[in-house]
Amino acid sequence: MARNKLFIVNIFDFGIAVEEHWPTKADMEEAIIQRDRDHRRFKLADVDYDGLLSFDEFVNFLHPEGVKHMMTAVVRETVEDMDKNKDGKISQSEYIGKMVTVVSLC
Ligand SMILES: [Ca+2]
Ligand SMILES: [Ca+2]
Repeated sequence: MARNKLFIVNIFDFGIAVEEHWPTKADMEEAIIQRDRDHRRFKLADVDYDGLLSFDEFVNFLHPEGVKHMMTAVVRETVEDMDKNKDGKISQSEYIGKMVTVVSLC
């Protein structure tokens, strides 16, 4: 039985597990995007601007979907994911293409 090698690489404090190959350029780019998103969410969650997240602030950081002042981060991340040509706008084909991709995986 063949054994899979498992490489675990820490990029900007994110553990990324990649089976049988070192992280690709795409893996690295995804880690950088996630780091930048976490920085943005952290700033929004830190409502008293003390540079620390209280328990409630950390809950909002982890689960921003239901928090009014965190919604801009959630929507911005969705736009970034859907905006394939990176022009800052969602075209109909980018939106529909995303929907078709989701449907085809089911
Ligand atoms: Ca705080
Ligand atoms: Ca676009």
